[in-house]
Amino acid sequence: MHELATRNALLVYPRFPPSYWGFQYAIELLGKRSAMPPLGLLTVAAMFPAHYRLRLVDMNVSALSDEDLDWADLVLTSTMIVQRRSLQEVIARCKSRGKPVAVGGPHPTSFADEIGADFFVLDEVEESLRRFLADWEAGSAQRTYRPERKPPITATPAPRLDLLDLDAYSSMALQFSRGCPFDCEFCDITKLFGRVPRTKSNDQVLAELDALYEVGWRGSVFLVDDNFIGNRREALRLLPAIAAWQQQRSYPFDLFTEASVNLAQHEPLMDAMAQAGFRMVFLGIESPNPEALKLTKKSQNVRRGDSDFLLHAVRAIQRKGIEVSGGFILGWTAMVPRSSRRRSPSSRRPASPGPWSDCSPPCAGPTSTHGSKPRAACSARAAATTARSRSISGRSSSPAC
Ligand code: B12
Ligand code: SF4
Repeated sequence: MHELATRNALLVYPRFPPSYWGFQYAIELLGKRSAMPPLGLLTVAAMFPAHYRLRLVDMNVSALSDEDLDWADLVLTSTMIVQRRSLQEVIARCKSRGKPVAVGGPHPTSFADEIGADFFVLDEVEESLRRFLADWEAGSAQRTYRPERKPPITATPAPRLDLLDLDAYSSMALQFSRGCPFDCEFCDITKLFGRVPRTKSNDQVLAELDALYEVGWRGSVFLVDDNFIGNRREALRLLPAIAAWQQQRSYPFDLFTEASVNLAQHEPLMDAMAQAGFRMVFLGIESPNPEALKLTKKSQNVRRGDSDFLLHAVRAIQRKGIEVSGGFILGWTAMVPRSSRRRSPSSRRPASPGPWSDCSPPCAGPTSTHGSKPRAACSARAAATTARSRSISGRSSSPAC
């Protein structure tokens, strides 16, 4: 059998512009260079055949050098929309040195037309990456690769932690599920990952925790699920296993994640999360204005007969010892007919220890004007690693769960 020629693949994670969610300034205080590693690229790295040598450059941690580019036979990038300017610069540099670039991740998947790369390996690539690489090696790669289905993630390999400079990050990341059963109007998640949450097995998750533990990581681990309780039964299947794992090692990891507000209605789930070591959950609160919530299909945040539902939900989760971080969207009041505008009783309550407000100045949040949706961006996600609010507070924008 003939041996395949060794190839050098350079994985590049473009820069985030300074913003609240980039944590650039808070991160410096912690002596770190970035909040979280590029889990998408690390996961893709684990899918390469053995004859590839891989190098990762997270431009939020270190500069992309000409030497890196000269080393590469193929450059692969992963981006969210907010990284698009840095991506353009990377592509221009690759072109000037004659290096082919393949792009993947949520931004190219949503807006491929805007990107001048050579190859587009879109959506989830568990079942398509190898096909692209084989075609590229044979000199017959097409411009675009899209899988025929959303792959089960039970076959997703564990991320290649060995490519990382662990000390540069304030938190590690691990994914249990993809997809969310809700369909909030402003959110990309269902378009990208579908409405039927797909989950990893307990063994997969425990193996990823083991790997983090083995490389010496301690502290924050973000379960980067779109909605950790998207499939409650599956979450309940996993949580006792994590609790046992954590207990055996005296709780080395502070876990945090994102979930929809209906978490507060499921006592066993909250208890199981607390026992597993979840210290914080990000909720997509968005607005205390029920009209705006209904208008944007966020009806899981509204309960008939309980005008303080969101406040009660936050309190219920806090009572379990889980910190709540909240995402709010600015500008929604403008979407609600003037006659229906009001502030919810909870947002008027002055002495409430967890103050939050109807963030309603005309849209100013980190929204994108792409497409027709008032896209307000990710689940504010992870803020808490660095921002660690004791109680929820009406920060900038960001929808999510
Ligand atoms: C973790 C996370 C973050 C972390 C980022 C940490 C980091 N360094 O990457 C934090 C909290 C910082 C963050 C912030 C933001 N985020 Co965010 N975030 C996520 C989240 C929850 C998980 C990403 C992840 O790690 N997934 C796990 C990996 C394994 O999956 P994956 O990346 O999708 O990778 C798979 C495929 O996409 C593909 N793939 C990915 N990259 C590549 C590259 C190549 C070459 C190939 C072939 C394939 C490929 O292969 C993988 C396996 O199938 C996603 C939601 C999601 N489910 O993806 C949102 C998401 C990526 N975020 C989003 C947004 C909008 C933001 C913010 C702009 C929010 C805001 N309001 O500011 C900010 C941007 C940061 C900033 N301001 O500077 C959007 C992006 C939308 C888009 N179309 O681009 C998402 C999709 C959420 C959403 N609601 O729509 N986020
Ligand atoms: S905002 Fe949260 S709950 Fe709504 S669809 Fe997106 S991930 Fe699901």
